[in-house]
Order: sequence, then structure tokens, then C-alpha cells
Amino acid sequence: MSIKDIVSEGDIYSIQEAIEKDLQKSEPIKVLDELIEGLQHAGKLFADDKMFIVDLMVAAETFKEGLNILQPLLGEKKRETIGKVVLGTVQGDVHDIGKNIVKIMLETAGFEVIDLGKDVPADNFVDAIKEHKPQILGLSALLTSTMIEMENVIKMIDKAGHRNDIKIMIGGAPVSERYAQSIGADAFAGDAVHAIDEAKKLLGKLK
Ligand code: B1M
Repeated sequence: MSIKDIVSEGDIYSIQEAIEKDLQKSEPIKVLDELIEGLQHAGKLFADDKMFIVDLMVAAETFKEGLNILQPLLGEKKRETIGKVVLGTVQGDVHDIGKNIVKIMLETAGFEVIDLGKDVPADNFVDAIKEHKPQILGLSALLTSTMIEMENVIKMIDKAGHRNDIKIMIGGAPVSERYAQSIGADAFAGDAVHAIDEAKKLLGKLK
């Protein structure tokens, strides 16, 4: 079975062997693409009422297992830190797979990442900015019903008097460049690779 099928079918016991086999012919980043394809396929089946939520959860766990195996191979963390990012998925949203990939890629690029996790209340983002003094705040959302919380977080940061101290980047399947502009975010990234580019550009704007 292909990695895509193993993930979408949630065959968690086969994922390690399949990844090890694939790594003999493909780069780790290509194997990650296959894992993502599998999860997206499961999402489509779920959206078309061809999969139950429990099966989607097992597919997500299989993906995570695969990501854990790949993580050390995706790149050495750089020792020298080029900037600090506070990252999290907004309140009401438990999707954290994309955010976790963004975290790994930012760390690989040399950023220190303070990961607040998922379902993070706006107050916690404000507190983390006060405590850690990052240059960048990264917000993730996967639901159309939670992406609006991003605007709330930005308003709370403004109210707390920290808006000029940081740059804000948003991402996640339902958000866009246009949405980022409409809520006063500084950048949008459509995937983890662009998140690195955008984060570096934002650092440049702060200097
Ligand atoms: Co959910 N879910 N889910 N789900 N789920 C979606 C998002 C959905 C599109 C599925 C569907 O119907 N087709 C749909 C949302 C519909 C909508 O809002 N319009 C949906 C739904 C409805 C739900 C529930 C409401 C289902 C229910 O309970 N009835 C529920 C919500 C729970 C909640 O949050 N309150 C729910 C639950 C779950 C699971 C728990 C089962 C599981 C999440 C497990 C986890 O994350 N720990 C899950 C999953 C796995 C999905 C799908 C299948 C996959 C999401 C994913 O991980 N993609 C998803 C369908 C889909 O996307 N095809 C779906 C892979 C990941 C690598 O991509 O997250 O987009 P992504 O991240 C990318 C980019 O977006 C970007 O970079 C990442 C890497 O390249 N990016 C950033 C992300 N964050 C970024 C931040 C940045 C920059 C870039 O800067 C800071």
C-alpha cells in the first residue's frame, strides 16, 4: 500500500515500515508530501460523508506517527537563532498538524519557536508576547468558524499596547492574503515553506 493510502486508511501499524522503504528512493520532504496527500484524501472522504469522524481521527494519528518518524530527517535545527516566533492555533480550533509542520520548518530555518499549542485563548497570546518578546506572532486556523478569532487576537494585542512591537503572520486552509489584509495581519503564508520566506521578510521589516 502507498503512504497516501496508509494514512487515509489509518493503518498506523504499517506507517513506519512504509516510510523507511520510501526513504530509500525519496527525499524526506517528498515523503512528507505523500503523508499530506493521504490526510487530504481522508479529509475529502469525510467532507463527502464517506468517512466517519473517528476514522478521520485515526488517519490524523497515522499522519502524526509518520511526521514523528520524518521530523529528525527534515533538517538539523540551526544553532544560531535568527528570530523568535510565538505560534499557536486560535481558540475553538483543535487542528494542529499544519501548525506543527510550520513549527518544524521555522526551527529548521533558525527561528526559536514558542509553541502555545492548539485552542489557544487570545489572552494567552497576549501574555506570551509580554513574556517572550517575540518579533513574530504566528496564528493558525483550519475552520471558517475559528478564523474570525484571528481578528480578535490582533485587536487584543492592540488593546494591550503591543501591536507595534511585533509582526503577525497567519495561515491555515481557509485564510488568504486578502483575509490577512482585512484583519490587519502583516503576512499570510499558504504553506510551511512560504511561512519561512514570509517570516524572514517580516524580520527585515522590523529592522
Ligand atoms: Co477537521 N476539518 N474537523 N479534523 N480536518 C477540516 C479542516 C475540514 C476542511 C474537513 C472537511 O470537511 N473537508 C472541515 C472544516 C470545514 C470548514 O470550516 N469550512 C473540518 C471539520 C468540519 C472538523 C470538525 C468540525 C468535524 C466535526 O467534529 N464534525 C472538527 C473540528 C474540531 C475543532 O477544531 N473544534 C474537526 C476535527 C478534526 C480532527 C480532530 C479529526 C483532525 C485534526 C487532528 C489534528 O490536527 N490534531 C481533523 C483533520 C485531520 C482535518 C483535515 C482532514 C486535515 C487538516 C490537516 O491537518 N491538513 C481537514 C481537511 C483538509 O484540510 N483537507 C479538516 C494537513 C496540514 C499539513 O495542512 O493544516 O492546511 P494545513 O496546514 C498547512 C497550511 O494551511 C499552512 O501550512 C501547513 C503546512 O503546509 N499553515 C500555515 C497552517 N497554519 C499555518 C500558520 C502559518 C503559516 C502557514 O503562519 C503562522
